[in-house]
Amino acid sequence: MNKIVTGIFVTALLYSSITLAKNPLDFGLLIDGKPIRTADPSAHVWSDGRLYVYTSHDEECQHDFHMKDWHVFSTDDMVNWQAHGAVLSVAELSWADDYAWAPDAAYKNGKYYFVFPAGTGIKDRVTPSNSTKWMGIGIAESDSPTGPFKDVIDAPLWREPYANDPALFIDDDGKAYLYFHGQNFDYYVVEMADDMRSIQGDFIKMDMGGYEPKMEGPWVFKRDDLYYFTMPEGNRVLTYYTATSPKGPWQYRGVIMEQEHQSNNHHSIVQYQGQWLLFYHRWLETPESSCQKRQRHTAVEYLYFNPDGSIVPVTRTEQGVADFPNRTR
Ligand code: FUB
Repeated sequence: MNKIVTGIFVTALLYSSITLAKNPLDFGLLIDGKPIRTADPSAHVWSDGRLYVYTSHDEECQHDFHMKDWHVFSTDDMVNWQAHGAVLSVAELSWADDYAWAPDAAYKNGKYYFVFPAGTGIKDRVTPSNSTKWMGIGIAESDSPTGPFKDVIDAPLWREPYANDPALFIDDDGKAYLYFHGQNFDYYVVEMADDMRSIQGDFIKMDMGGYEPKMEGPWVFKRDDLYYFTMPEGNRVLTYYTATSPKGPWQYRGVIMEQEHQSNNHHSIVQYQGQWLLFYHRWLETPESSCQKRQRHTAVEYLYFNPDGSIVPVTRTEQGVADFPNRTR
């Protein structure tokens, strides 16, 4: 009898684990009884062997991306997630009170860094000349990957030029590069000072090899000595470039993931336990919600490379990486 009960319990546990691993990811965090709406996932593997996903947080039924804090979740098997709560909120900043948009994180000099766009003012979409919206990039520090992160410089890294959607890439030699998109949705890179509290050198508008991408959310990673610059082109289609240096010049290589609906996408790419993973967000119907509209949720798929280093285009699945534990065992 005990064996039967144990068997049922184990089967139920396995079933729930597999269910949880499906897309969108269930981070196990409810806010006002509804699953937290997350977007702009930025995934990293730190030295404790866990994978951490830093996300922005859509308020339930929010209007026009007025967002207030950022969250982090972690896992060691891509199935069971731990929610660590908000790592930072605009209420803790002296220089911004809104637009807690797509963040990233890095580890350097024994500290964890959380880099984030935030801003203030109003965007008037009907009469743009009435807009007062301003956005900048901040950097906060912690001894722990889950925070709390503190804005120790108590200011954005710079005020001009306009900057949004930062991505931090630490190269093998320890140099830190900050990528972002600027005023005309062009992509820039700037080096970080060694203490990660300021930038050094010039803003470089990158040479994209003649095919000029526009929009948001850059992400850079390195594989086999090749640098990959990836972004949601036109805000929707994930595409990529490669280069032999972190500042380019870049060469366009193609599409990673096509667009879905007329909606933005934002992603990150990381290798974990031998598998390459593409994190992204999906706009999904939320019938349980009062606004009954599509809201954003984090999802993940496997990513594969061809022998020449090109990326095999990825399709969205419901299954996601539910079989991850079987692959990596
Ligand atoms: O989440 C707010 C904004 O929407 C992000 O900064 C963009 O990348 C887009 O995902």
